[in-house]
Amino acid sequence: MSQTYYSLCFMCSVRCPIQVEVANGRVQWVQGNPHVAGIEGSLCPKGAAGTALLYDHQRLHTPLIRDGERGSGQWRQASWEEALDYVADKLKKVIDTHGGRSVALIERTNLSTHVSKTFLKAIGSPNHHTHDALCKGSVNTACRSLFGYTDAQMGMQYDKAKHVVLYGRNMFEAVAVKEVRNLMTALSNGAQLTYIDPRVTITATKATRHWMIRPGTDLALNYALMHVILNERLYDEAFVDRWVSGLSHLKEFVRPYTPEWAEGETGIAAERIVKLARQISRDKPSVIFHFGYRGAHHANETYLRRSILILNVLMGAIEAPGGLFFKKGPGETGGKAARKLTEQELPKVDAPRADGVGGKQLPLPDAAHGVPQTLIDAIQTGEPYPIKALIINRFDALKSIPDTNKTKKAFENLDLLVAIDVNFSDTAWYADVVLPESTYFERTDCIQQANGLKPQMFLRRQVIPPLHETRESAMMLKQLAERLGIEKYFPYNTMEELVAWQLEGTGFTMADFEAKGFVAYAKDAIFWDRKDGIKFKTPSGKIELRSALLEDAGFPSFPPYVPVPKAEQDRFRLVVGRVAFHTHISTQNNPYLNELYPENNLWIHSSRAKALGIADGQMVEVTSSRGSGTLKAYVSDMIHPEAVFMVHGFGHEAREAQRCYAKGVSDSVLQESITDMVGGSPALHDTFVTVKAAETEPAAA
Ligand SMILES: Nc1nc2c(c(=O)[nH]1)N[C@H]1C(S)=C(S)[C@@H](COP(=O)(O)OP(=O)(O)OC[C@H]3O[C@@H](n4cnc5c(=O)[nH]c(N)nc54)[C@H](O)[C@@H]3O)O[C@H]1N2
Ligand SMILES: Nc1nc2c(c(=O)[nH]1)N[C@H]1C(S)=C(S)[C@@H](COP(=O)(O)OP(=O)(O)OC[C@H]3O[C@@H](n4cnc5c(=O)[nH]c(N)nc54)[C@H](O)[C@@H]3O)O[C@H]1N2
Ligand code: SF4
Ligand SMILES: [Mo]
Repeated sequence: MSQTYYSLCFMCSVRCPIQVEVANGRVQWVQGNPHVAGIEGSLCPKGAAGTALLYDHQRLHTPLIRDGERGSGQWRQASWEEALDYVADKLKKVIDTHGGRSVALIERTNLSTHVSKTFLKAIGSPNHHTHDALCKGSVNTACRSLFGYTDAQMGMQYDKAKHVVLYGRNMFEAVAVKEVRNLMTALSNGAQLTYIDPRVTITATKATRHWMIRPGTDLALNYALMHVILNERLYDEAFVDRWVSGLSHLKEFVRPYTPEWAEGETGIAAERIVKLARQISRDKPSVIFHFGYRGAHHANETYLRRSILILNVLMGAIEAPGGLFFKKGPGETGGKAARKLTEQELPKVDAPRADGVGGKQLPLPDAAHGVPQTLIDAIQTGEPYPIKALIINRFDALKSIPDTNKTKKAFENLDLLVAIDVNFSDTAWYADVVLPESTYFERTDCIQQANGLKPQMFLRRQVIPPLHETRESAMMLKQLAERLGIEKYFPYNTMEELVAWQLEGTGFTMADFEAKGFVAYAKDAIFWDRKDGIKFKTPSGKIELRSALLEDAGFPSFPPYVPVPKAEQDRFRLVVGRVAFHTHISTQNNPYLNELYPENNLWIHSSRAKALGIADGQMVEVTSSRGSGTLKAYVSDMIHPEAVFMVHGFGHEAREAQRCYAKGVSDSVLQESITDMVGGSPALHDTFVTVKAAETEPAAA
């Protein structure tokens, strides 16, 4: 007998709703949840490879305690009692000697993040971090500087858009299923797609126009677009007059940034820039300049993201169908959101953050996420105070923070490094204790409060019991809390009890999720009234082009354009990105996905390759100031000559991840750790490399 369940995918963090068929205790089939608009049965390749993770004999099966040098791969299997006692004892020692603030935690934002935030507060530590600053810290700050909302509180209505501009937002490869399907709907309805990337990606091949921009110069392009839009009064005057402050300042600022000037910076012809400004303004306000995730990634990133957002503002594409919107929560419908453990009365934490967020150096990055790369500095230097224990959950610090060798060195100062994972990540391989989490098929998770045009709640639910000695991270933290005497903040004994606690007062129960996997608070899309009803959270209640947030912290709203550092003659700018077959650093060992895309290669322009005597498919050595690696060259005209490109996430060091061990190169080994001190993002594309033919083939793994 087959049983159908609705749940949430977790092959990446997008959390697409899924339908799972289980028969004879085995997961037989997974597809997108057909009841969810925009999903309708679809999954991406990684989602379809979920069962390969579940049944992979190379994933983590039991708790492990290190039995040799860090990184030696010598382990002893431990019972849960033993492993949790071990971690709790070490934590107690750190807390007794250095105080609770010396314990830090980094995780990929997930549905149980409120549990780990509670854990840290309860022991008196301010040092909770999420991956978010590494992903879009500066996007978050840019959004707050203009609207008072974070990027996570904003969305884009692709399906109704008439023109979408993507700055390296490679939507057809760096996939979120619903987004890409909604974009396809818009394209089939005749929308235009302008794609800007120094590389020809799959998205470029679907676009109305692709501009191979000089890497790192998108800001110049945007200032020129604004110049034309303001000069020719192409903007949405009614919207701008009602909601925007600081327009005259912007006009003055962009005056020198003509399309002709931008052509010199970007390599994009001035008349094409003028044409785009005129064309897109005809479709306003149903247009989207995607504020993005990655694309150009430099120390001035906050200003690039602001420039993209401001283009939307000038088009009036805010709270407009086919434009940007602010996500609506249950409160908009008179409903109540699921509770979080952080809403309890918790001890007040006085210690400043070790990563500097909220202090003089980094006043603006969002303290809800922190800045993981400056936490590494704190661990290394012991300043402002020692960090002695680090718990890493669903995150791989050695691969996802630039400059792996620096991170490893910093870790020498830790008395305890714990990894909670499903796989042998490089961080797990380097840890003192590895705590294996149950996969998303084997566990119930906390409620997903999905705010948006129509607020909803989703539930990830267990569809089969754990196949091995694994648990949920929220249970691990609760069991550690018991050992540390702080269990009163964790009022549950099972995940089902925790979910029931969350749902109290919402009017919904777990049973309500069975029919379709979600519950909805509203039937129709909610837009605020563009005349009077938009609730901007800035001090002035308007969109602040001149930003109080920035200027009060001592940063200008419009610093004069300074080109990003240039690649010298024999050097290349290293740019990185995703591929449709893999999630960042976590799926390279998945049996199906490994077969489809086993290693990364180095994209290099044919003219540069020729000058260096490099042929397509040849092994090349890439070297930066931080490290080097050897991988295959992909020689092509599909990349700008100033850059080389590699897919992020390869070059794994954990030997037990046997399929991907030592395949390809890790970008983090090469990248310098440079931070946008306004927004908090790492400047991942500010590293320069040299490339030469490799002298010898690398040893077989
Ligand atoms: N398959 C898959 N999908 C994913 C993910 C995944 O790991 N795998 N991860 C998800 C997450 S967390 C994220 S953040 C998103 C990332 O989504 P994207 O930001 O769309 O993804 P990337 O592949 O990082 O895209 C970077 C692109 O920017 C280009 N680029 C480099 N330099 C410049 C420049 O100076 N200007 C411009 N305009 N472009 C430049 C690169 O050539 C590359 O194509 O993807 C999400 N979706
Ligand atoms: N050098 C460099 N650094 C980067 C980036 C880059 O392009 N280059 N990209 C940045 C971006 S956009 C992002 S979003 C981050 C992502 O950074 P990470 O969060 O580190 O990357 P992921 O691949 O999402 O997965 C992290 C870990 O989660 C584990 N995992 C998977 N499922 C589960 C689960 O159910 N439970 C637990 N406990 N663990 C699980 C995986 O095995 C993996 O070890 O990296 C950022 N850092
Ligand atoms: S984008 Fe793919 S991997 Fe990510 S949640 Fe959706 S189906 Fe799963
Ligand atoms: Mo990301």
